[in-house]
Amino acid sequence: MDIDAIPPRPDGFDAASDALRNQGWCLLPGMLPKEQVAALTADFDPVFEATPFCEGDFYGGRTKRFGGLLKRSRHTAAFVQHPLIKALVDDALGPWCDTIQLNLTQAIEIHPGAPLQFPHRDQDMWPAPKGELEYLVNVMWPLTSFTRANGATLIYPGTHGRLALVDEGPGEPLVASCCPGTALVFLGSTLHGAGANLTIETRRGMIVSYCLGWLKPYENQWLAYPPSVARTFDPELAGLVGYRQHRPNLGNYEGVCPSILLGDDIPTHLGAVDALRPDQREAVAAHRQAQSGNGDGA
Ligand SMILES: O=C(O)CCC(=O)C(=O)O
Ligand SMILES: [Fe+2]
Repeated sequence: MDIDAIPPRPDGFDAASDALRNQGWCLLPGMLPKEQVAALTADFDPVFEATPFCEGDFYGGRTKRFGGLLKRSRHTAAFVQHPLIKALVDDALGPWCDTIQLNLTQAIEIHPGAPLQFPHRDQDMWPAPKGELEYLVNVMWPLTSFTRANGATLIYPGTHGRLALVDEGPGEPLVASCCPGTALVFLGSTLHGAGANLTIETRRGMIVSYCLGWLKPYENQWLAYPPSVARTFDPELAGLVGYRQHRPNLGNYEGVCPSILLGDDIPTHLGAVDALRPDQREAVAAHRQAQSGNGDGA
């Protein structure tokens, strides 16, 4: 769906969008029932068990991560497509794109002994101007309780938007203590990182990140969800993982919307069809009209 067709705002939208805009983050309790979180995390248990520890000081050698969560658990979609999250993401990113895409889904375990993660801004994965636009919105869904002691996500206040250009030390972070069912939402420009896990329990969470539809996403969504997988998704979810075009003509397959690959009887040869923004359509039409006025009606 195009973001210009904005549906009615869900409950809690105004306060959350104000907090996101003014503080760069917000904590939304009671978003989904604990039972739903339990069903999701149970599906992740064997995957965590089989997944090796990460390598490298950014991820951290005492952490485990895996992606492609929409195919790891049928429960993931309800988190990814939560109506309040969707409204917040559309609101935060809508001014700079036609459609939103999924940037990544990632399950994260922070094991005992993990040190404080390097404070970072997730938008810095894209080498592009900062401070003028927002590139992504992140949602951390805690799958265990998050506490100061076990490595709850740390948010560095006053660091988002234009403040991301101010070259100061990270300052004192806020601890996003929260429990399963809560969503911690923060902008791609907000400085953050996982805390140190000083306990003997593992802290587990799920990141769902959304970005501008014309960017290269962090996780290759077409490989994570090839057509054989994406055809089991509802059209909105399939669009989020890349089975839709972003005007003008970005992400096309043989010149048409890639959602054609999710249907039956895909023609072997397709004629390309323009998918232009209104301003481009007008410019092209004006050019064409001027050409025909010149007697060059070809
Ligand atoms: O696990 C966390 O709390 C945050 C992780 C994070 O920000 C990242 O890996 O980019
Ligand atoms: Fe991050």
